[in-house]
Amino acid sequence: MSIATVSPSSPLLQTMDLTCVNTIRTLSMDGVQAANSGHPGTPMALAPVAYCLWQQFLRFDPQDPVWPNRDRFVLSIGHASMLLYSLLHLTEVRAVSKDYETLGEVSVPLDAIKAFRQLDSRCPGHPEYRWTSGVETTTGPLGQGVATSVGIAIARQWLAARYNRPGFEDLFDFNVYALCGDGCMMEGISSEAASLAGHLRLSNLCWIYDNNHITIEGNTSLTFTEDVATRFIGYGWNVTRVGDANDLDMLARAFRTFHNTKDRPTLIIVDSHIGYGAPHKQDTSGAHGEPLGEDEVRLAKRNYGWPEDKKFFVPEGVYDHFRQGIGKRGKQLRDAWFARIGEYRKQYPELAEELFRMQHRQLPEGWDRELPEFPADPKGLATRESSAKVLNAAAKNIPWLIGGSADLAPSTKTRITQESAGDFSAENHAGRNFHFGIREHAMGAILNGLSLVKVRPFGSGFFIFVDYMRGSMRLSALMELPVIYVFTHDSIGVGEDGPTHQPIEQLAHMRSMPGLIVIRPADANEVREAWKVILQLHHQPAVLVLTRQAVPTIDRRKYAPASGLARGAYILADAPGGNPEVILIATGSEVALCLEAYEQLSKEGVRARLVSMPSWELFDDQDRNYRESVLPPHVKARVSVEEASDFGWSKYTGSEGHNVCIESFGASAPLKQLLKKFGFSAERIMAAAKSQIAQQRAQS
Ligand SMILES: Cc1ncc(C[n+]2csc(CCOP(=O)(O)OP(=O)(O)O)c2C)c(N)n1
Ligand SMILES: [Mg+2]
Repeated sequence: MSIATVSPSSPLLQTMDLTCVNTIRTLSMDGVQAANSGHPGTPMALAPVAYCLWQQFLRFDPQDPVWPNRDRFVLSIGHASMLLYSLLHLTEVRAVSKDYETLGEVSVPLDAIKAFRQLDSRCPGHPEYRWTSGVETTTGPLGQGVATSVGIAIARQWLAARYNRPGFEDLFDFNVYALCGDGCMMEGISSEAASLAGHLRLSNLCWIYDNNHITIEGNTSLTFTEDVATRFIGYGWNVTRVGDANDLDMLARAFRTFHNTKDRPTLIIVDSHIGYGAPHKQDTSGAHGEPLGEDEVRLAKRNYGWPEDKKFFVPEGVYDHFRQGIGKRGKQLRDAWFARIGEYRKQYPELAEELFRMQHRQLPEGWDRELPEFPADPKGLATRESSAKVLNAAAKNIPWLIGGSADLAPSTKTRITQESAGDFSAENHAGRNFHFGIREHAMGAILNGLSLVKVRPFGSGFFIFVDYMRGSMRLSALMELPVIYVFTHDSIGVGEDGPTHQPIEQLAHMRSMPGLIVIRPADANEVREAWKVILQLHHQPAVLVLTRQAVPTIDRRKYAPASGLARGAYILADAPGGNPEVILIATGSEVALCLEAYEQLSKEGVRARLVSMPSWELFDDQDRNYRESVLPPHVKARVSVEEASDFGWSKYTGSEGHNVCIESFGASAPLKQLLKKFGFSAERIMAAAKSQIAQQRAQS
């Protein structure tokens, strides 16, 4: 029977199911009211959906919320965070340390709910991974959660294909549930992700769509009249409906339909009433994003048959009811899994060791033993080419290094070529090469999902298209996930493709993002060192920015070793006695150009230093002594050279320095013509250096 159709006096209201549902509702309402900020309506509406899923189906042990084979629950409607916090609280999910150790205390105590949206509360405005145990991924930007859930589902398929063995078919068999709303459905990223999920026939993936017809501006009739069911059928999903979000039986049936669907993902469309039970706000956008108000809270509680004046009230028996449901089931499943992994370790010690390392974000022994050294070569090779060699050498020894491209692998050179690597597809879940299709934004979110399950993912594309995926990349950084982004075609060096394909402001853009490591290596050996640094990152995403065109492989017997890359910037070539009168600073393909200028300046008796600066972030992380040894404060004559916007460069060149840069969009022409047009020549750099020296002399 539907809860909605039950009158408040009905004995059914006394059932524990309903008491639990209403506890979720009222905690959510009270949390928002106390904060005087937040989104009460959707948690009130979806409490029965979440309750049914968690209490009856979710294979999740609140005592061990990082158990690797747990089902994942993604709250893609991050604004409804109180729904998740209420669940985490009522199921008594335990806190986990940064080293993945389960701590004794609960993740979300009642006091945290009372302090919803206050500084340092475990209940921030939107759910944050790494901050609140039990939150599987950070959500808030609509669409990201559902797209990430596709990555999580893919990761499970990949793990199952590689690690499940006869007798251990259930080592990895977890399901992924994502709760989404009209906003998630409208965002383009969900279409990209759903299309790929359907194509890959991810049968372990279930999206639950809260079809409440309400968004912030009002009814969805304003903006959203497509037939979602037909759309998802078109994507190759199984689509089922629940006509009433309060109907626990119908919900349970829908979840069972999902379990029984073995050949495609499932979408459950649930009709719900936002602000359910609030007499003046139900079914209005007024229930979406502001507190109900004290009076409305009281009236809603009256409708639920709840004590009107009690706040943050958890009736007797509620915690125990959850312990007997999700708690008991989850613990049994979790304990059984760990018993079996013990067996597995005996039979498959190498695979078990791989899993252990992967789950702890460690690398295999000897992972870097085959990374190539590149001999000096004036003609050299494109950094995308050297990257291909390094990536493949690393991939040989890191079996869970997997990834692909948004349809540009032949250009980005990110294919893992060893024959055993294969392609990930609906038929081959063991493949290590992924084809994301032309879906950059979803690719970013899927990489996040893969990384959340702790495989080591990389994704690639043209650097210009970071613009299409920045939303997901920002979440990699915010979640501190070591996702690897490989971007090629990094500058006007692209040539004929023209300004639509020539990054200008993208480097500045990426460098401005907290927690993201950006590396633009100068030559093949810097590429090797860059991969070395990146693969050892635990909590930072990295962006590797590579050329399409060949760059010389610098003679490291003559100039400083490429290992300097690890410190972000290093003196590649110096003035006699280490006493420069001018410093040239360059990244990527411009380093070779500066080397030419440096040699010429030296011949002319100008005391120049050349600093290769592949990574601002790595350099900024060095101690002051090192930084000042590379860029001595008293040497104010400085020239930076980068085929991009100069935005931010004055941090290193100072207010009096000179930046050889590009202040407009690029142009379509052969590279030689472009270099001339935009003034990237040794002569111009030399002239800038001399002018800097003259300027400093004039001032002293
Ligand atoms: C990418 C993105 N754009 C805009 C927002 C701001 N925003 C938060 S909730 C919301 C409306 C969402 O409507 P719906 O998904 O139907 O949620 P409901 O109101 O039904 O809970 C918007 C526009 C956001 N969080 N993310
Ligand atoms: Mg809605």
